[in-house]
Amino acid sequence: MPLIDLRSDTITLPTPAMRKAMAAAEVGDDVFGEDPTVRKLEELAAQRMGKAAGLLVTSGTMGNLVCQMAHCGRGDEMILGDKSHIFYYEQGGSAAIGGIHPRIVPNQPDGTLSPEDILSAIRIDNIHFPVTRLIVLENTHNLCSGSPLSFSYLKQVGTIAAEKGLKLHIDGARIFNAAVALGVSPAELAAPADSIAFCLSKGLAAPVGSVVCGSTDFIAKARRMRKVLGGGMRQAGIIAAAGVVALEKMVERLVEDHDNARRLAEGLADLQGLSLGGLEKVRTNIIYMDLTSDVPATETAQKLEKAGVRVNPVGPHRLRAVTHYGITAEDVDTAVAVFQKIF
Ligand code: TLP
Repeated sequence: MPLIDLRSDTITLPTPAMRKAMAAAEVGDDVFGEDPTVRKLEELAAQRMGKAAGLLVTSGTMGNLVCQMAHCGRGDEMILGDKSHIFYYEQGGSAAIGGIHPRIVPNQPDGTLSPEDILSAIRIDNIHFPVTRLIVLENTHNLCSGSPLSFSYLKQVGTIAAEKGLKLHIDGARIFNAAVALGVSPAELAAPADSIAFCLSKGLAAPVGSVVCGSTDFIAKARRMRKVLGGGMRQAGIIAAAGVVALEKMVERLVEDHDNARRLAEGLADLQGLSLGGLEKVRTNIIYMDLTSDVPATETAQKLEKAGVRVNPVGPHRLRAVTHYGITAEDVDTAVAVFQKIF
């Protein structure tokens, strides 16, 4: 039996249409601005996000860093959640590479930062303090159960940012999952933000790449930051061609991943020794499971893998499962049967 791999939606493989488009892509040197397929992807991405311009980058991590560096100078401060991907999973690149000081406020279980916490974290003008420049939100919120952040919440934070003269960046690695789950356009969710970075290589199944979107001036700055980070790519149209297919063909089907996540959560909900903390948490394609015994998550993950299901141990007693393009409803039923054997 082939392994049912639920570790992440990053493991999705390019579709046959992507491979065909990649093979046929018209390319040029993108550092000279001469790759027509990269331009096409950047224009399409900007249009989907309702922004003036886009920039292809190698990864979500690079997209976030390029945006932080374009918004902030060295020593400036940004406000972000204690469970944000940027703070948790990006090697502290904001500080290590960008010289940006992170001001952490608690993420609420639904992935939001409370407006009160944001307001009280904004620095006043004082010679002792760094200067606050940026607020960062994440949509969907990976570590907070893949929660989608609503337009009304984003607008509220956007208003705070505008009133206080700050910029708002959205780590929208899974913004299309949020849009599909909320039944709104990604442009609506991106509207309150000055910049957004989204991934082509997660649920949208492209092999490589993320796109940063914002105003024309902002993208010009971001392009310089990408270059200094070594992210200027030459005949990148080969990659961009798959990205175009991702945007045109792979968005609507994300609802299947959400349905499958729900199906998986329902199948696991009553198992002894495992707690999902409530089915209502599962709104997109990410499920977290807490082990209620002292058995380490790594050991449980190994047992599950031997029985045919791969999940991600993300804490001493915590597992994560993510549904994606490579997972069918049948796979979910098989995975549930495997869990039932182990638990
Ligand atoms: N997330 C990966 C791991 O890094 C944890 C995953 O498997 O979920 N923002 C968010 C919200 C992300 O979840 C990720 C990747 C990124 C940014 C970074 O994207 P990449 O991996 O392309 O650098």
